[in-house]
Amino acid sequence: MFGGKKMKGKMLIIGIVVAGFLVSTILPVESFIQENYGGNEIKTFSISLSEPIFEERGEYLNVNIKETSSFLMETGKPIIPVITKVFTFPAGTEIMNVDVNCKLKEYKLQKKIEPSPSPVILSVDEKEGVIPDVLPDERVYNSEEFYPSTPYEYKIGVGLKDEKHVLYVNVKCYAQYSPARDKIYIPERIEMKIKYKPPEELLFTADEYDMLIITDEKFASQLQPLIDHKNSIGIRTVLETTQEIYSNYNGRDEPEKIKYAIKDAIEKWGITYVLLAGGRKGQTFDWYVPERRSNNDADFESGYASDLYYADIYKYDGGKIKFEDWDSNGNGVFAEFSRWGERKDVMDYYPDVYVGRLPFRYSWEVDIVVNKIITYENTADDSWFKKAFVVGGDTSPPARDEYGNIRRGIYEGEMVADVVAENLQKDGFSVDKLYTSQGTFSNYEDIVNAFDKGAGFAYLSGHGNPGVWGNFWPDAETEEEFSLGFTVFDIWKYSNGAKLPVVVVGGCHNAQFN
Ligand SMILES: [Ca+2]
Ligand SMILES: [Ca+2]
Ligand SMILES: [Ca+2]
Repeated sequence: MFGGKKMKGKMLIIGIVVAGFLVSTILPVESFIQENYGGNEIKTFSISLSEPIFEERGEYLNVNIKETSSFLMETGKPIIPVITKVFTFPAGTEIMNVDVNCKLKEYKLQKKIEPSPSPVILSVDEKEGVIPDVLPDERVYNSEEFYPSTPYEYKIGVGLKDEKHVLYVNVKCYAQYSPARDKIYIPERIEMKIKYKPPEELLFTADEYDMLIITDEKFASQLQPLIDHKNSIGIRTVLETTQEIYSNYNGRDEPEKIKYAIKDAIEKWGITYVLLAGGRKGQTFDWYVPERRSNNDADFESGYASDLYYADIYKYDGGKIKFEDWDSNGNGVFAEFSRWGERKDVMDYYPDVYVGRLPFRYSWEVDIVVNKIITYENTADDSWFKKAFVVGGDTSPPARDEYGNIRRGIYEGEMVADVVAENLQKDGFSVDKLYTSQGTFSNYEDIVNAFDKGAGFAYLSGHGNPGVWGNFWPDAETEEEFSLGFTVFDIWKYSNGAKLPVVVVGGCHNAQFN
């Protein structure tokens, strides 16, 4: 970035970023201009793109651009490169206009652009006839119409960035393909111009508390030591009970009342963190702090708990920030997606607060958890925190081979764990790998030992349900060739004291607190 010179009543800030100093005939140049004309401002972003690369793939062509961040991939339809740019603006900004100008260059093609494959698991053999052939979608491939039909799309959302409330403007630009004419139009240069009105007054200025704890009155006094501790380390914390919330807030059901209480706490106190302290009541279907359940019209798993509901408080609608109720079609059914898409709630999804949950079912759990958190936050040190371990195996082995398709020698869980290990190492963690293929993960004792040694992070990639977790031996032929990492019956065997790791588990339903 450079520059910043003042003109009469008009400020001009220009920044230029040059990426890719080597190769290529055209340097991709990004430039960024911000202009202020009285009340309205204009942000202009432009980028010159590299020449596209066409690569032959059998009877098809693949098209790529160096600056592509992703591809538009709908099974059976052409694979199209996408250029994405994300802008942020202070909350309260009104977006007047988003104008995207794509200078397109026409390319005449000798072959068709390759169709998107359907998703497959890694170890399915790629030999012919094994992966179901993806048939090109004739409606698209026989048509002269552009695919996709528009050169760009944008979405405006409301969320947090570096603990500040912002508007996100996400712009996606596409190459456009006319299959029947064998022509593709690829952007050479894209100019995005966003005209906006900065907020007249700053929103979200309250600054009395940082964290809101929402719990049942039954747990409130037991949580007081946690509140005192958080206050002592500079996280100003306040508690509200669900009983208070239900009597003070309107809403169509209890989760919606809680959501309005969170909105209110953001606006009147400036909170950034929410702790939901409560789950089901014992082994019943009642709740201390309820879930919001999605409504997906599918035979299998037609709904699931999503605490993102309690984090996504705002959306952008008609130039204003509004309450995001997760019921955009207003029919009282929340987070809805019917099978053929005829009923669908469009949601913002950007979190506006950080939400966590301690899903207490019994009051005897509360003191233990509170003491552990306080001890952890007061005593954790790098002697054990900077250690981590990852656990994996052959997630998709021949034992799970319904159609005789699975290739040997590919241990998916370990491949994923390797990636996680690499990232942790980059951040200075020493990482132990417990893999079934290396004999370092053969039963629950390997996992117990790893936890007991102490680790800041643990990542497990495999198969699970709310009661167990594990993964297969390399190229396992039967369900019995499986290392059981833990079951709920082993939990008493763990004695890692106050060395509490952040645990990420890959496996169905392991975090199913409901
Ligand atoms: Ca709905
Ligand atoms: Ca949001
Ligand atoms: Ca495999």
